[in-house]
Amino acid sequence: MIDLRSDTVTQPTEEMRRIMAQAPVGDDVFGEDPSVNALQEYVAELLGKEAALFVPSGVMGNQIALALHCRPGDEVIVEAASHIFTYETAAPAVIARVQLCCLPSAMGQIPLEELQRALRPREYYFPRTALLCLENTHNRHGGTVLPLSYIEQAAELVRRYGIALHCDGARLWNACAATGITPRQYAEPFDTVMVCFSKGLGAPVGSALVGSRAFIEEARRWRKILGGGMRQAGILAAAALYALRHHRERLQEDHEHARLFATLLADAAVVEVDLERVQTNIVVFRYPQKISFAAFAEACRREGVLLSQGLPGYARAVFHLHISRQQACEAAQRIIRAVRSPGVV
Ligand code: TLP
Repeated sequence: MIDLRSDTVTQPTEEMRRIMAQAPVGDDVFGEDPSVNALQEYVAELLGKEAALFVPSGVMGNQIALALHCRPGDEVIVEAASHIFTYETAAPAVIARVQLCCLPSAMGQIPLEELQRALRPREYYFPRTALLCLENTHNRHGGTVLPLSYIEQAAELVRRYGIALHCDGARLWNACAATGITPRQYAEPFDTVMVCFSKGLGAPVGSALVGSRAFIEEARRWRKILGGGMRQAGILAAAALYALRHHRERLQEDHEHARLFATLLADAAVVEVDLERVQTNIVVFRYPQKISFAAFAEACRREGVLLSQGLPGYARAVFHLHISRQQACEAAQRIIRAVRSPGVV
């Protein structure tokens, strides 16, 4: 089976497991886990921020950021297909108790005029616009990269209104691998950035939230409130640190495999693939619309490929460290066969 549902499906490598088994650990709720502390220092340095906090998941990292940047009843601007709006189980309504203002875009870049229009005048009867969240790379738009110049312009705009800026950088590493822009350069315009180790980097669990020292101290309180105090978490942090040091360089391979797969699908002309969107390790494509996604995914599963759902009408294939070049080609051939199978055509 070629599993392209997500880059979250990876298994820790042998070497990663060895490092995990040997990791020095302590009670991280007391701040005494040397492996967690080493990871946090490394990530803060890499992203050019004062401090970092290891959190169990990307969702928790994003939600802590929302809770700290906003007061209940504030408004947060997000892109309409963002992970925060789509896949975080309405957590902003439950945890930070904020309202989301969702602005559509073609590839994750909210047009700046739309952004400007959405900023609320400071009247007591409007919600207060407190935060802008940008997602880089943008998952549902197909792993598309935000240009640094766009981020800088958006930051310049919202700063004028005293609005904070948070980056959902679950796949920021992919944006860096695709552009050569460093994590520090990408993080610079933001107050806070969330990054994941459990996606393309291949660590089993974990994300980090980075920002100012004062912000991260408060974030530690929120992590505890949410039940994210993880005691001997060094065993996981060691895997994350290993992944950061050894698996970042190879992300380029996943991008090449995604492009190869997308080109094969596009050439066969059986599904619609927009090659302009294939910028990193994700390929979204339009499957034959007379069947449901479930029926299409089942036809692909019968051929030995697992896919996930993207935007309505779109399937998603994600490339990761267990997928070879040969499997990327094979997956495209199998999907082409699935599309041509009875009941699908
Ligand atoms: N994304 C997952 C699913 O939740 C859709 C995936 O398979 O791609 N931000 C972004 C942009 C993400 O893509 C994800 C996970 C998260 C946040 C949340 O990370 P976790 O799963 O660690 O909470």
